[in-house]
Amino acid sequence: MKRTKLLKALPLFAIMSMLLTAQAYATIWNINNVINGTQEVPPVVTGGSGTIVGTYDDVTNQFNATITFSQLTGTTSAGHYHGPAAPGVNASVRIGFTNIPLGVTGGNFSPSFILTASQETELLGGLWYVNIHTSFRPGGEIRGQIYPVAPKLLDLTYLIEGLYNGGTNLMVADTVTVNIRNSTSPYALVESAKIKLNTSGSGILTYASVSNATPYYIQVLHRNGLETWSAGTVQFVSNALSYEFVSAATQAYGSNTTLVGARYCAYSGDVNQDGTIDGTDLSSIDNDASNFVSGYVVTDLDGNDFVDGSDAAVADNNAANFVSVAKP
Ligand SMILES: [Ca+2]
Ligand SMILES: [Ca+2]
Ligand SMILES: [Ca+2]
Repeated sequence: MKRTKLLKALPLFAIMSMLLTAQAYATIWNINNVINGTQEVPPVVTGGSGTIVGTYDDVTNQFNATITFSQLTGTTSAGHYHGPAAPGVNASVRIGFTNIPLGVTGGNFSPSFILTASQETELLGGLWYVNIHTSFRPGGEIRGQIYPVAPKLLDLTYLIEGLYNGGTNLMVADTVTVNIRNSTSPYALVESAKIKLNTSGSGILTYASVSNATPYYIQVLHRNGLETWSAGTVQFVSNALSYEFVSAATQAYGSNTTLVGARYCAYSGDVNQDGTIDGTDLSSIDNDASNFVSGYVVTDLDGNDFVDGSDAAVADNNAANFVSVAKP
């Protein structure tokens, strides 16, 4: 009896663990598109317009959006998602909105639906559109094609001198800010993301507004590490980019990393984050050390949550070598 129960239970457990694994790899697609009369087929001349902003989770198939519209010529009579259709082509209703405000020329509402697998294929293929029907144009006054955009994933490996142990090849896990910057002066910030790197110095960052096939610099900031830039520009391909700073000095701009054991690490000790490790940083560490400061503080270079002479030693060495930031 017990054996039968166990055998029955196993497949369920296997299915559940598969589901859990799948959930870990969900992609949250971003949607941010305009709705207007010119996208209607045939086009409609109207001062009305709107936006659809939302997300699509491709594991739960949950499609959440907020649709905003204003200055319609007629008043609202209905609204739907239509598909499958490319721009310039009409298609039948896929899902009707139940919460669109009716009889108005402006407003907003937030439709939320779970899509079927075939609906998902159409949506992610850019083949769905929003259509808002009004008394002025019963067939639709404003339309908006929906283009879900997959987030861009940066698989980063980055080690920080003070936190890294060359003997064990492990780092104290800590948070870094990773900025994606334009490839040309003044290297404007495109998007910023944060992650707690693991003990191997690895982590995957998610960006919503960077593009594929576009050159960017990667700039990494840490609470007391010296800011470090990628050696050159890099590009996301098929929504992904992998970059590591640890295998060679030449992975960093100006080869501005330091060898610890067999890995290259970002310099530690820029406590005040001004791009140079010098006496000012050292005095902060010395000051905190004499006050026995503890906890998650910028003056704790080795990440043991306590400020003392070992933290000062790391910065002291870098200050003596006039270590400062190298960037394009
Ligand atoms: Ca799916
Ligand atoms: Ca400094
Ligand atoms: Ca310490």
